[in-house]
Amino acid sequence: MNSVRTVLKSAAMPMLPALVAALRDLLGPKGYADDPAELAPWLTDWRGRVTGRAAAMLRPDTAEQVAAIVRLCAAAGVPLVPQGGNTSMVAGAVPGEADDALLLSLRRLNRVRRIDTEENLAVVEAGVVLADLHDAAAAVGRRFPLSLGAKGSATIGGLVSTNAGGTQVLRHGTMRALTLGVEAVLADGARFDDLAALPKDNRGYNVTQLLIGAEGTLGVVTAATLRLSPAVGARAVAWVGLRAPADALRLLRRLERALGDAVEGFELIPAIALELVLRHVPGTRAPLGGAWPWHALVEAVAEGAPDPGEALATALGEALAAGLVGDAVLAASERDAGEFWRLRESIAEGERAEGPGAKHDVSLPVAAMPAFLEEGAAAVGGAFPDTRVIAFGHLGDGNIHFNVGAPSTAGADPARWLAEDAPAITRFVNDLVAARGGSISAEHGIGQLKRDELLRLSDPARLGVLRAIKGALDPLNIMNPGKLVPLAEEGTGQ
Ligand code: 2HG
Ligand code: ZN
Repeated sequence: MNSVRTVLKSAAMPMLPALVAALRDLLGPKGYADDPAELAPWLTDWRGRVTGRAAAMLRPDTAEQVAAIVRLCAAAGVPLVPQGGNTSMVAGAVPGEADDALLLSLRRLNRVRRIDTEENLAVVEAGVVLADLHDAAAAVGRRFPLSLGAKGSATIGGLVSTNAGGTQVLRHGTMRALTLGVEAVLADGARFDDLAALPKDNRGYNVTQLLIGAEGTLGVVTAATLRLSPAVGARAVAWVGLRAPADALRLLRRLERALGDAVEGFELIPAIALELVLRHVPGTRAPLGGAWPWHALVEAVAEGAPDPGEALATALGEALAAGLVGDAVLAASERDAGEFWRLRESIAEGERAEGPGAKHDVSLPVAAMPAFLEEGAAAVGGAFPDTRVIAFGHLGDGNIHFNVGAPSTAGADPARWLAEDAPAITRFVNDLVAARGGSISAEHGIGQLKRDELLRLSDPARLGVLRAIKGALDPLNIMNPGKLVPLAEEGTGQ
């Protein structure tokens, strides 16, 4: 790992004038910006936790330009930080505070190159915004079935690079299942092209899968071939009031028995999360009259006939009669359905508006999650009085955002709370998860914010593999340095 260390030092040098001149020449005025005011919004992460430094922002509009940029930067030993919509939850797409990197915006690579309705696939560039892909697929009677709150700004390159999940994983899987092949520029500037998406291909390691979820640390994804589904014929959406997380999981299993794989969304929402949304997000209202400690948002989808509404209503009616469910309402229109989903998708926004919090994106075997929700919240409440556990999300995937909101006393100095108190809470929560064999990053990745914890809790075998792959594919450490892979000199955490 000597080469990695050496280049880390040289990367802190001011950017070479010759490199700047070559990049300006390559990209033209639209593709190169170094005005600090223009860069500023892209240097702070969505949560406002990290403000990094970059000498310039590069905005190529072709994959060839990306390859030329990487070659120039590799020759000069200058690191690149790829960025799409800058919606990372772990500061994965902004430079570090001490970096002298170049920001590589992929947002101008925003073409839908091809949609094939016979093969049900779309070839799209990295900068295509998720909602735009949804529209492009809908226009030809198809659907890209991955969705999340940030769909209006998150880009395909970021979704691939973080193996994004979202709210439809239950049926359609994460980006790993939906990405059939990628095109990428590797750390030496070589272009890797796997867009043909061959159904069978055993030429060794699966390079596409290696690049998915690599957080830009092994190369820059410039395009992807994605799997499409038939358009939705009809959907039924329900908001359910529940007494306990264990009831929520029983309800999910019951609905799956009644409706099969039509059930594609099942999100768990505690009263506190709904409260934050109602308080901070304009135009929202509670779907149910009564107060329930827990809620589930359920979506059942039929691609052709029959409409799943009747089956969902019957199954919920039976669950009510059995005492499993406290109350439930079916969306009476697409507009209602949209409002239910807006409540769920605005939770992160509501939390952000409420104040600082320690975020934990954890997963466990699904069956273990209800008990963890109760026991974990009690343990956190005991150890850190006055904090508020806001645990919500993708129960059917065993993935919950087990966030802990700061006590109101932190309001006077949120930065101090985040720097001094939040890390102790994070270690406490992650220890509970690790003791149960779970993951401390189910869908948001590691980025900058979870590296310490990855290092502390990963077993040496996993860390060794991560480091070996990084060292082999990016020996100069110029691909999104400071993210995901802890370097050898940081120890093993054991
Ligand atoms: C979600 O499921 C996102 O809404 C964000 O993954 C989770 O705010 C969070 O912790
Ligand atoms: Zn989530």
